[in-house]
Amino acid sequence: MKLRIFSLSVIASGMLMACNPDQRPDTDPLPDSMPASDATPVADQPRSPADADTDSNTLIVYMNRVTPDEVGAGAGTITVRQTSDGLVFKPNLMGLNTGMHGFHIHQNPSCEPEMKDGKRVAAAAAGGHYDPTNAGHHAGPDGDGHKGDLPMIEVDSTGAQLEVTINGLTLSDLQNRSLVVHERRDDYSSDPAGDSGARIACGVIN
Ligand SMILES: [Cu+2]
Repeated sequence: MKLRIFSLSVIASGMLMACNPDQRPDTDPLPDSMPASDATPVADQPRSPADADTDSNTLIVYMNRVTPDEVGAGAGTITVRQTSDGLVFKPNLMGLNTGMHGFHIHQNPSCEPEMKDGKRVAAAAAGGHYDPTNAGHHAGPDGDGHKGDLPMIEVDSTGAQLEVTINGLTLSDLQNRSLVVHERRDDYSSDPAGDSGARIACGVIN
């Protein structure tokens, strides 16, 4: 009986690995270039990798400035924690104007610019908002629209940002997606992105 339980769990973990081929085991040491205890300058961090799990309940997403021309310099991090209340996003971003910024999970794991209606658009390769139920409309964090419609990020006059929480999502919703911060506030209703303007910072989650 014991043997049988063992082989079942081996099969189960094999299946998990097959579903998440890029996910590192929790025991993986951090790469040498990112010592756990040092405050590594963001500019020295890789441009887009976002897979530096500190534990299985936490994900660090490295964000970059995005423009119609390129994925630019590092713009800080967003740490995502799985809690009993849902996902908690703790932004630590640089270079954002004071005020509210639309914040969403976008469909594709890319922050590259793309041509749209004849002109280059920042982070257009990220696609639209994460919408696994095909709701087809933007409704903000409490609405019945895209599951990727997150609460706005608020930047105070010192540049500090409060964390935001969303119910009903888990870290697995973030796999192979991107996080996008927009230039201005989200009205939580207008399609497709709450009238929140250009995509200004973006991070890929592999
Ligand atoms: Cu968006």
